[in-house]
Amino acid sequence: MEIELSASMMCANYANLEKEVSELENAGIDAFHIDIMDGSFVDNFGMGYQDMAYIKQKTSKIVDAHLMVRKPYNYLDILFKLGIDVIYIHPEVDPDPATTIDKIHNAGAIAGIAINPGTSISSISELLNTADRVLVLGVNPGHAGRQYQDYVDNKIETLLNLKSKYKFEIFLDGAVTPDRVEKWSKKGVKGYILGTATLFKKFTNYKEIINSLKSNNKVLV
Ligand code: S6P
Ligand code: MG
Repeated sequence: MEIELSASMMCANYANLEKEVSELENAGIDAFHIDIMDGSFVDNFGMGYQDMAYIKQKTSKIVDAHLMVRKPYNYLDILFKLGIDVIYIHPEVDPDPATTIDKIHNAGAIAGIAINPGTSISSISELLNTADRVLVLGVNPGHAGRQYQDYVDNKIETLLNLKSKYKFEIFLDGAVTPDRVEKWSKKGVKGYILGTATLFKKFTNYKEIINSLKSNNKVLV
């Protein structure tokens, strides 16, 4: 299975965002991941409209937005205007996530549901009928460099058993190490959001890291 690697741009070197985008593209990254936060659902502020607009304009690769915000439907129009390709919402903080997913589909974008470590599969099971992707958070959301929650492994296994029936792909976000890419890609997890645990560990050698993850997923760091 061809895996999809997305760079978590919150972890990139902001001193030279243009260089970061072009180096990552040249290195073979598949997508750019933008974390949007509201300082309420999570205790942080991520990236903003200008960052998204800038990255979207600099790349022809997929740009995905991870909305760690309450009432995510309030933010959709601005994302549609920018042509964001994939939009992840947290159903925990959306009173009607199915309608939000419909709205994303009607705008021609890919709809994903993001689930925190503490969110159970049973609480989102109906949404699996309609979402294209499930973004499994391996860490509690809001910050880079957080500790992986081992109990999330069970949830990934459960989702792997459901993905053919409901036709969705699984993506992992948070503490995605080379070991985890190797382990889960063998089992059928499609996508990986790479932050400080892999891609931005040393701010260098993007090509080497991406090649290694894509070829045989050898442990690098
Ligand atoms: C976390 C956020 C992520 C982080 C990513 C950073 O709330 O959704 O996308 O940017 O987790 O990766 P790492 O490897 O530092 O955990
Ligand atoms: Mg994220």
